[in-house]
Amino acid sequence: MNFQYWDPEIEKLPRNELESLQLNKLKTEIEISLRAPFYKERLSKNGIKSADDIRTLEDLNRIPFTTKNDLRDGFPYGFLAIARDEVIRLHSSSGTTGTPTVIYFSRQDIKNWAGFMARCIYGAGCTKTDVFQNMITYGLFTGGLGFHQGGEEVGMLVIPAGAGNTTRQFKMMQDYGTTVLHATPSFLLHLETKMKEAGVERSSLSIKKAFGGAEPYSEDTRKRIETLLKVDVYNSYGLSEMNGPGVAFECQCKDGLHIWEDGYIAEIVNPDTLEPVKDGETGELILTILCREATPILRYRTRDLTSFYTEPCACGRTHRKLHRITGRSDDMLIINGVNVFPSQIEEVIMAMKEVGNNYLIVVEKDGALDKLTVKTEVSAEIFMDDSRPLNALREKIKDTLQASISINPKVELHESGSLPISEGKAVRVKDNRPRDV
Ligand code: DLL
Repeated sequence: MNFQYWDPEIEKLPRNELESLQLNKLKTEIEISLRAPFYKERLSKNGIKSADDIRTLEDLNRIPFTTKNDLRDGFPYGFLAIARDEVIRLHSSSGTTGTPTVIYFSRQDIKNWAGFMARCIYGAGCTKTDVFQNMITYGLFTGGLGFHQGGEEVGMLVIPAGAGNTTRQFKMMQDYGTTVLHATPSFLLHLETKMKEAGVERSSLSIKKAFGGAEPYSEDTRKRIETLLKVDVYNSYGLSEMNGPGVAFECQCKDGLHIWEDGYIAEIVNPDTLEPVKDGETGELILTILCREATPILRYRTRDLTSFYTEPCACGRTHRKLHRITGRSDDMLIINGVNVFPSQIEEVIMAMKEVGNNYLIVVEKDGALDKLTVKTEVSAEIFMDDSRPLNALREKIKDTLQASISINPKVELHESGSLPISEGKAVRVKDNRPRDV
């Protein structure tokens, strides 16, 4: 195979040199961290007062893990390590309930991120001759702008299509001769269904490759998309706390995701004991970012479950590979690429006095897409004779939830006492999507 490398020197750097590069970058990142109020306190409590206190990569173990709650507690500026007027952008979790997590970027941070994205896109075989239709949400979500910048860096013609509206997407593919797509895997599957419905001929499209990420999917799902859409699908992993997409990506071997170790230090630990797992065993991914000056984050608990490949990759890159993510060590749901904690839903419905004490969140497949149904109990009186208050309440719950979690749920109202009660711990979430990961 003819492999192509965006930055061959770094991508194929011998392991020992890669590790000394990591150590140097870690020291710089520690220096940066000590300028952020949160880490200034956290690190000095653990005896780290300057970068000189870090002598080897193992010294990382002296730093406690950082959690999503730490980031929330530090809102809005607790993790900011540079002057406010050096910040040129922020991305954040989109929920309107609870405290968001926010990440700030300096000009250099944006450049670094675009560089890692370009490495991913080019490494998947794309070049400046490609037309790239970026069919994922723009805005606070990192998927849109992250891929957009990377595509431009490679020199592709980037179409900032955004998510949804399949008719318009097909039209753009035909008008501009799109060769590369980016979307969530569920949207890619949905696209195929809509293609048939709309009578769009595959031969009228020039698509060759697609990047699929932001949510878990199995090898079978990848194969299904590849067969149905007749494109090569590359798995793309990332998270907003670590910039967004561009953390780990498949090369042309399409067997595991290279994690860019000059940008991130990856550890895998047992989520219960927080001790490192043996090489090749599955555990929770912990990430330390080495390529950001505005918002340093050290030893972040991603909650994503994965394992390292133990064999080197045929492409010659020395950066280790991760197996596709198989699940999470917390209760976060990913619904059509949007992250939702059940607690966010609870917060909305329990704040409404008309709503009873029991509720159930159901997630299932509706064709290729995910469907969220929220079932709540309401007081018996409201069920009496007139259906208007019931409809109004349903709409109110729907609208408030939509505003809060950016997903349009189906809402079902049930009479008080009619939803199942479990004897042990309450079961509030039923995820009925096929688990084939
Ligand atoms: O989903 C960033 C992204 C955008 C990645 C576009 C890839 C493509 P968040 O919204 O912060 O950021 O969600 C991050 O999504 O911790 C995983 O649980 C999940 N996730 C992301 N990519 C994958 C993947 C973006 N390829 C959370 N496989 C992460 C499985 C994924 N899960």
